Amino acid sequence: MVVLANPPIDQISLLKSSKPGPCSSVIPVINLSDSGAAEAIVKACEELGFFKVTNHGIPMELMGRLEEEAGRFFSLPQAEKERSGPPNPFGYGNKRIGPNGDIGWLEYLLFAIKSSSISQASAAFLAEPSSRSFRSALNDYIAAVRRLASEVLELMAEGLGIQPRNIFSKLVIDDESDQIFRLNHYPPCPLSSTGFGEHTDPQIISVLRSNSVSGLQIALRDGRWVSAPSDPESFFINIGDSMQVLTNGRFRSVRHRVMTNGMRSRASMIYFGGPPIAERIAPLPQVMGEGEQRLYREFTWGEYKRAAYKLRLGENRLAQFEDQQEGERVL
Ligand code: GA4
Repeated sequence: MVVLANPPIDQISLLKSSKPGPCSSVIPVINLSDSGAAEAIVKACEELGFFKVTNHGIPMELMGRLEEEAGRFFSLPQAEKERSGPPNPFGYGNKRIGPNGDIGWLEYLLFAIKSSSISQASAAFLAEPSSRSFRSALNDYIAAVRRLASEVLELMAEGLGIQPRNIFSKLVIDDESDQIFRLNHYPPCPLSSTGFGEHTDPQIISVLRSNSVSGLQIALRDGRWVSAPSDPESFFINIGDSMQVLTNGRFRSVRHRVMTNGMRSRASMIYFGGPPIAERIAPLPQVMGEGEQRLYREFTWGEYKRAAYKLRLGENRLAQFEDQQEGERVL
C-alpha cells in the first residue's frame, strides 16, 4: 500500500468518510439557564470538546445585522475585496488558509480584536466612512460574544470545582488578550468538497455561529465524523489546544472541518479567545488529581502561536509540547 506522507487536504476528505454518520444527535445542547449547566458543560468538554448553547441572551438581531453586513462585503467585486488583503494574517483571504499552502473552498475576513472591538490596525478599510455600519455590527457582535465566552469559561471552572471562578475567563478578557475574529463565506460547490480542512483551534475557546447552511463536522474519539446541524439562533463552542493543556488533557481540543454545500452559501462568524502573548500555559495544579502525571510542558502563548504558524493546518501542533514521561527523560 502506498502511504502519502502529507496528503493534500482534498484527498484526506476522500480517504475518510465524509458522510455525516448516523449520530448527529451526539452534539450536546446546553441551556445556559439550566441549573445543571456547569456540570453538563464539563461533561461535553471531556467527551467531545464541543457543544451547542441555547438561552444565551444574545439577540438574534445582532447576529442578523452582522450576517447581512458580511454578505454585502463578500458580494463586492473581487478587486475591491482584495484591497482588504492579502491576509498577513489579517485581512481578506480567498482559498488560501494560513501561510503553508493549505487551500479551502472559501473566502474570509480575519480581524484582530483589541479589548472588545476590532483592532483598527488589522482592518484599515473599516475606518472608511462607507464601512461605518459594518464596523458597528462587528463591534456590537464581538462585545456580546466575548461576554458569552467569558460566561461559559466561568461555568467550566464552576463545573470543575476550581477557584477562582475567573481562572479561565480572565485569560480571554484581559486588555492584552490575543483574540481573533473570523467571517467565513463558503460559496456553493457542486462537488462535495472540503470548505475548511480538518484542524484543531490553537486558542482556549472558540464561539461559532452560522447561517442555516450546515457543513461543520467534528471528529469523535474513534475517528468518525459527525455533523453539527446548523442552528442560526444558537452558538457552538469548541475547546482549543490551550484549554486541553490547562486541563492536562481532561478537556478535549476537538478536530473539526467544514464541508461545502452544493446549492447554498454557508456563512459563519467565529470568535477565538486566546490569552495574552506572554501568558504561560501549563496544566493547572487545581485540575490535576494527586500523583497525576503532567502531560505538557509549560510554554508561552506566543511560543505556541509561532509554532502553529510553522505547521500545516491539519498537523498535531501539541505533540512538540508534550512532557516526556519520567522514564524517557534523558538525565
Ligand atoms: C485555526 C483557527 C483560526 O481560524 C485561526 C487559523 C489560522 C489562520 O487561518 O491563519 C491558522 C489555523 C487557525 C491553525 C494553524 C495556523 C494558523 C492557519 C494555520 C495553518 C485564525 C487560528 O488562530 O489558527
